[in-house]
Amino acid sequence: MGNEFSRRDVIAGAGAAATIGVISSLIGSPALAATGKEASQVFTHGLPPLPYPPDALEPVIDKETVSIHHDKHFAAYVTGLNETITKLAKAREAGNFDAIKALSRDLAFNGSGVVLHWIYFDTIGPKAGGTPSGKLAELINRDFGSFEAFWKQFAAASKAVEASGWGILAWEPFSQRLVVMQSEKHQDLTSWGAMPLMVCDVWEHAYYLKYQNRRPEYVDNFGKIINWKKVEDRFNKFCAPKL
Ligand code: MN3
Repeated sequence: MGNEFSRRDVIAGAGAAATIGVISSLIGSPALAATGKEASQVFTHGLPPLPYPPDALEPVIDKETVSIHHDKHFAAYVTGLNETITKLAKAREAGNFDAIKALSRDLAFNGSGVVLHWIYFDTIGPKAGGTPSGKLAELINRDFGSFEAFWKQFAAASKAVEASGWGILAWEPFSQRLVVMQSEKHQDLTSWGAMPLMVCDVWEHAYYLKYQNRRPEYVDNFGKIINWKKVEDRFNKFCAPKL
């Protein structure tokens, strides 16, 4: 990632009391480094500064668009994520999850917004363009056939996103492959950038024969058969090397 964006910038942007979490993991910095407090601490995030002047992308993207996009839209996601994280901490403290649907949705909407906008603004820049090189070029050739074929797929996917959304080139850790994806609504309860470690299938096919409409009972019992050693192994394999 760009040199302009350092952990110090994140902390500075967030204010003295702020710590780092989602963004820090993207830039490979330890999430607890800023304060060294307990893991139960509420993490908040700062708005990553624009890594270039707002008019640096002219004529492709105009100064006003960049300014509003970064200073208003991106900033709103950061604020929203911090508010949601704080509300979730309060809910855990109170043991009251009455608002969990709305909070989970807000977490996905704002968390994805923060991650995707950070990557967006950090990906483009002045004096850029051309084609990738090195390992990335090698992997694009391996997984898409050629850079041209990749770009055609990426551009087609991005153009075909219905209404609001994103075209995304992503790394799939499980398969060790590059993939192109569309995100039509990033708030669809997925936090882009998050790696699944443990999942509970709540489609009816996973429990209906035994539990019928009693999903809560199934979920409670599911909790008794989780192999946490496997979860830990997955965490160590895909996530821990970056900590
Ligand atoms: Mn945007």
